[in-house]
Amino acid sequence: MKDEILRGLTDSVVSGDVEKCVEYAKKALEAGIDAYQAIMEGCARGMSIVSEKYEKGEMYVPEILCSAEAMYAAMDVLRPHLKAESIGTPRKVVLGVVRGDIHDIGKNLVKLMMEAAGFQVIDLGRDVPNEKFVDAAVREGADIVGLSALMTTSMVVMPEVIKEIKKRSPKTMTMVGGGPLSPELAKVYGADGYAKDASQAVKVAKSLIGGVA
Ligand code: B1M
Repeated sequence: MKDEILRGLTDSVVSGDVEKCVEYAKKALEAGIDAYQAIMEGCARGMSIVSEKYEKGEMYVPEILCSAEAMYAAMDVLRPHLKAESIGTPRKVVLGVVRGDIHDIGKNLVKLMMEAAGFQVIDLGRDVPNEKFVDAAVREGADIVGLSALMTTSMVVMPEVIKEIKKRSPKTMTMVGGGPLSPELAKVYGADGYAKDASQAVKVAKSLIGGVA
C-alpha cells in the first residue's frame, strides 16, 4: 500500500499529472505516510527520473515543466504536514541560484527540506547578482549562504561570491550544490560544504552550524 502510493506520486510527477499528484499526496497523508518521506521518495524521485529521461532524449523541456508543476502541487498538500524539527535557536540560511542561471526547481526542493528541518530560509530566488548574496548575508547575519547552480557556465561565479562573503561576513558558512558541482569543486571554490541533493543539504547545513549531521 505504502509503496504503491509512493510509486503513484513518482509516476504522476513523471507524467506531469497535477490532479493525480495531488490525489496521491492526499492518499499518502491518509495512509499515515510521513510527509517528508512522501516528498523525498515520491516527488523528488520523480524529478530525478525526469532529469535522467531528459538526458536520454526521452523527455523534452515542456514536459519537464509540467512535471515540476505537478511536484509543486503535491508539495503544497504535503508542506503543512512536515514535522517541524527544532534546531534550538532558529538559524538563518540565505539561499539562491547564482547569476545567469534560472534553474530553480532543485533550489526550491532544498528550501522546503531546510524549512522542514527548522532553518529560517531567506530565498533570494534565481539569477541572483553576486552582491545580493553578500548584502543579504551581512544584513541578515546569516549562519549559512547556500548557492545553487545547474550550469557549468554559471557555477564559475561561485568562488567570487564565496570570497566576498568570507571578507564581509567572516562568520557565515557557505555551501554549494547543483548538477555540475562536486565535493572536489566545492573545495576548490572555497565553500565550507557541498551537498548532492536536498536531503543531504539539510545534513550538511546542520553539520556546518555544529548540529547533528
Ligand atoms: Co536547462 N539545462 N537550460 N532548463 N535544464 C540543464 C541544467 C542542462 C544540464 C541540460 C543539458 O543540456 N544536458 C544544461 C546545462 C549544461 C551546462 O552545464 N552548461 C541546460 C541548459 C544548457 C539550459 C539553457 C542554456 C538552454 C537554452 O536556452 N539553450 C537554458 C538556460 C537558462 C538560464 O539558466 N539562463 C535552460 C533553460 C531551462 C528551462 C527554463 C527550460 C528549465 C528550468 C526551469 C526551472 O528551473 N524553473 C530547464 C530544465 C528543467 C533543465 C533540466 C532538464 C532539469 C533540471 C531540473 O530541474 N532537475 C537540466 C538537465 C538535468 O539536470 N539533467 C537542464 C530536477 C531537480 C530536482 O534537480 O536541479 O539537479 P536539480 O537539483 C537537485 C540537486 O542538484 C541538488 O538538490 C536538488 C534536489 O535534490 N541541489 C542542491 C541543487 N541546488 C542545490 C544547492 C545546495 C545543495 C544541493 O546547497 C546550497
